[in-house]
Amino acid sequence: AHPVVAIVGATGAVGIELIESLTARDFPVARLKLLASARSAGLRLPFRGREIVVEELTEDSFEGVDVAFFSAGATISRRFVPLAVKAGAVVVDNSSAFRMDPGVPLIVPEVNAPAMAAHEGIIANPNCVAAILTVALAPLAQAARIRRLNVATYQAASGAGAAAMEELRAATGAYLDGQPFTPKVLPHPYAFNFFSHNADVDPDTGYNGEEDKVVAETRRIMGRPDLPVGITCIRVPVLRAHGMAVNVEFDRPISLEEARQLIGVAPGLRLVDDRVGNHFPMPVEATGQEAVLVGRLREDLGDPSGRSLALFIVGDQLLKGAALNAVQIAETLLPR
Ligand code: A2P
Ligand code: 11C
Repeated sequence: AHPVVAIVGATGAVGIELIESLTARDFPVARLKLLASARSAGLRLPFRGREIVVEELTEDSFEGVDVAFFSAGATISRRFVPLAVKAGAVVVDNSSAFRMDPGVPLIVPEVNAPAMAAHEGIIANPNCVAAILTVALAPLAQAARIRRLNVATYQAASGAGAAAMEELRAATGAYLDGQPFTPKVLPHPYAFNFFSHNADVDPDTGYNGEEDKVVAETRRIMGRPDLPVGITCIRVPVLRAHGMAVNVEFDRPISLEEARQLIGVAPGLRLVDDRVGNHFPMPVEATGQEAVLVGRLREDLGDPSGRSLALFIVGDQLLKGAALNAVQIAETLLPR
């Protein structure tokens, strides 16, 4: 029989994409339960030609549920994920609540699917930067050992939720109309601007919470707990695709031809590396795409040893960065 599926946070930016991804991936669903806050109870959302009424999330929401996707933030996950597991569901959790819990696998299926076998009812879906970065690096990391990484991100509004996407639209409209606009969701003016990621900054290290998560999760997904990772996370005025400029040092030189070949055949990636046409990964082309775009492959001239590459990666934050990866995790749970 097909599984009964629940989505917690169904009305959010990721929740809506989860509903879409279930259909896009032809995920078998006997019944779909859509859960959100009391504010959304009664709202109707389309799924496979029907409308499903959103229900308020309560402690009894998980009776009879086989697979539960959570995307309503870490506080909701901490409280309700254990209840879902107790009711017999397997949970794919998109929050940061359990990602570093040793008993909870943190999975990007193309990178570390075998680690899923050890799950005890919860599988964590990574931070969007960590997911997009590790899927793009996977074919290179299989060919040569990575010694060190440097990453600068260009992160879209969607990572801060549906309200931040709306704020980007509204702030841009106000700017073009010459009207004042006071940001409410993000801490700084968003129209024609960019700023350091809005996560809290550690006053001692200067790194923000997003940067800390990307480093810890990248290490965990790649199975490299000591990998040196330098990172700077920036919020840019893009709706829903994250970019990252990456410099990566290997233990041996990898030629550009070899890198292009590896990326060109790797699952989940599309090589976009047209030097003649000056055509490289862009948010407008990554948006709505399952594949993560990888290109701008160059020798990293900052490393005279010749063992480093520079590249640019763009992936849909709501798809590979969230909903798609979660559905791919759930696919590996299905009986073959
Ligand atoms: P709601 O729309 O009812 O507030 P986003 O990441 O786009 O901000 O979405 C957050 C998601 O988490 C939404 O679906 C939101 O539902 C849901 N959510 C927020 N708070 C709660 C809550 N207390 N109980 C259940 N769902 C919640
Ligand atoms: C952002 N990556 O773009 C964040 C959002 O770890 O799930 C998701 C935070 C997380 O702001």
